[in-house]
Amino acid sequence: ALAHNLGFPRIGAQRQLKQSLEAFWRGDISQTELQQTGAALRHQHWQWQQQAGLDLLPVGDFAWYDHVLQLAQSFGVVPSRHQSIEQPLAQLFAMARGTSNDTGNAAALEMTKWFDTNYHYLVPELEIDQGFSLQSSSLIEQVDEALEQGLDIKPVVVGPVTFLWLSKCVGEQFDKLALLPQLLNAYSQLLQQLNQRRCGWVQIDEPVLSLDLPESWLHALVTSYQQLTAEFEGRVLVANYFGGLADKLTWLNQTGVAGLHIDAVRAADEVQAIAIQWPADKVLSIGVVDGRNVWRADLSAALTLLTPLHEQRGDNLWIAPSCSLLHVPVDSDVELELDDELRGWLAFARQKLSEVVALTRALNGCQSFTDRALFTDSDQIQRQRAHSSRVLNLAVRQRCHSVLPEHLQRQSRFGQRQLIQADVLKLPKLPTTTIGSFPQTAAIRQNRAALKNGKLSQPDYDAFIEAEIADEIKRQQQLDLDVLVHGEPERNDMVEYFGEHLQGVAVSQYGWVQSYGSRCVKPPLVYGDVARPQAMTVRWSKYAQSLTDKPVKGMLTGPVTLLNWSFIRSDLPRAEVAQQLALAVRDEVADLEQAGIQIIQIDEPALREGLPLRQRDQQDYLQWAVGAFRLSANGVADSTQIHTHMCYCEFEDVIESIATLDADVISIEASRSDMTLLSSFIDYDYPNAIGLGLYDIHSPNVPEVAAMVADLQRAKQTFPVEQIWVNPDCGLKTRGWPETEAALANMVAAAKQSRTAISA
Ligand code: THG
Ligand code: ZN
Repeated sequence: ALAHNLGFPRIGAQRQLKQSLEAFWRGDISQTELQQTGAALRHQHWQWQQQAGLDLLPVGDFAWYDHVLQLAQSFGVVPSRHQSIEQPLAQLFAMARGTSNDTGNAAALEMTKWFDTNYHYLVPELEIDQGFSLQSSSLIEQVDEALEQGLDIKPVVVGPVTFLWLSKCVGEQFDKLALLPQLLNAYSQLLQQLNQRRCGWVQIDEPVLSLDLPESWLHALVTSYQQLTAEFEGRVLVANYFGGLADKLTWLNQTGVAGLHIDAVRAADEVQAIAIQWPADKVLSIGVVDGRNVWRADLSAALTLLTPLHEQRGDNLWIAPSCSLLHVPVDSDVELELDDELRGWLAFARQKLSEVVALTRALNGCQSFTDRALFTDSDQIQRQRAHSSRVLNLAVRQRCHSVLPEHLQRQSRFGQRQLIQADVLKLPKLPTTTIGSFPQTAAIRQNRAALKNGKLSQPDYDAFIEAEIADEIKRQQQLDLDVLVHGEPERNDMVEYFGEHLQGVAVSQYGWVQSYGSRCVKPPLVYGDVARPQAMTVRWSKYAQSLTDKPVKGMLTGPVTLLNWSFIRSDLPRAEVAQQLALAVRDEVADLEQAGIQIIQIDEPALREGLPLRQRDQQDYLQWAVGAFRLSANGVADSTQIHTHMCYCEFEDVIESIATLDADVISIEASRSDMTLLSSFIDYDYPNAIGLGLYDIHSPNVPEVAAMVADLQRAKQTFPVEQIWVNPDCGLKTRGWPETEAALANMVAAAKQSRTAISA
């Protein structure tokens, strides 16, 4: 058997890529210095992978911003608005981040989630007469660099079917598949470059094989790989991940590819069938080590699975992580603030590669002493986790068992609640509010860092946070907003903050995962049953409310988002973890209500992205996900108003579930899609109130009053005015104060103008 890897995290164990990118964008370092950082990271990452004992190292997984963007650019798929920029790196960043200067703005490419991960790729834009031709290619540059270092490599690239599927048509609408022949020519040019370099293998990623694909796309798969395998002199490994592909195996068998990688974690039930159907003289790569989670593998169980496959295939059996390691942090050994036991349960990217190698060597009968130790540890850890008192919390289990349908149910229907709430809250028509967070200023970040490294005491930090909240309340009152927020200065991240306060959840120190470009998140580690030892947000909300007569919204992250943006335990179904999180949030909601908070917002931006990739799994997910939200929210009195918020959400396919959440008010992102997102709500006859995201917070531009008045005018024609709220389209934490105050002043002005129009 052979050990390989599909891709390594590019951001760097200390987020060096982030630091360098941001320094370069600020103009603090030169392009040469940035390029040195990139080269050093690639070198380091190959070294680590080689030292781990891999037989083939992935090359081409590095990207300055995003690997889909980089591939699009190397095929010349560059929107005309960015074509005038000649310098390739400048053009790449223009496509990623947009440009604005005196001659005008050139918007960035749209960014969207990479399958069901928290990673975002940039969506290539295809025109009806789109041309494709190989330009200077980052893949080829990385291959040359690795070959110079004398490494045994396997170039990796996103495949044509996936590339086309994920791209979008701009201008005139057309069938993307019509562009396939042209696109394949560009891939052929790329493969010829690899031929010249005598590459023995190329890994071509086709994660769309995990989706329900129309038959025309399966024909495209066959056409593509018949052509590419004919042109490539080495061998092609098609890599699928994030799900199963057994339904596409007969199609794959017609492609002539020499190898197939399957995700044996997400689609464990398919491994045996595929092993039988995939010819034994072809390579089968089994992704047994979970690339989407952080727990140490059960090596003995994996070995049991792999041993018969190895007997059948010998060196045609390859061992790998299930997917690229892009989605996990780099190194769990450096997490010294976690206790030894918990740290021992973890495997980040480097540890996962050791697991892959240990399994491979065990199959090959050439285990080293350390490989054996890894097996012994693994066995011990599985036993330990199964019996650990920090994993099992009987009170939590008991409480989950006693959840009744009525716990998911508000006391009265929305219409009734609306009347009661109007009476209590006395808000004007078209009430104005914000999504929750205000600018995370340098001062806030400095104080948080000072608290962490012991330079600031807890009482001094708390006093600082109170002063921030007081300042933010004052600003909101001056703006004359109707429903205020405390601004969340105490929170680093909407998920990590709750991870820090919940039992059964740990947070790492360096466990960063790239979210997009230079931006990273540090997902909490849900290792055991989740409980809430004490209130997490009440103190700050209560303080904010004490400063004003206007209602202050309590701000919470919903159970489904906490779940989807954390690394969760693998020994309990997701639905049960969601329920535990929901009960913790429910307790917080009750405490906020008890403390006099009349409006509570429970954000669920990740509800849609957790939707399973296959249709057959979606109803079940929506059922328990909606149930978790309702369990968290619906314990309140009719007079308490529940809000929720969702961003960049394709609502059409889940609108019914969104209505079933039964939040009194949902705020959505309407501005960027020119209010078209609203059409799902209109078509569905959405029953509750909607907060219209009237302007795009992702840009520093200050929206015009007139434009917002016009949008409100249109909304009033489609919704009863009692159903409409006015707000920005997302939280304001990434913005600065000057544009935030200017934009909100205009938004409030727009609401007031529209109100006069109503009463007139
Ligand atoms: N939190 C989490 N996941 C998310 C988001 C989030 N996924 C989707 C979306 N929001 C991604 N957007 C961002 C936006 C900004 C940042 C990360 C993801 C960001 N991160 C800081 C950085 O990289 O500098 C992290 C610094 C810190 O937390 O101290 O700015 O909001 N979980
Ligand atoms: Zn948002």
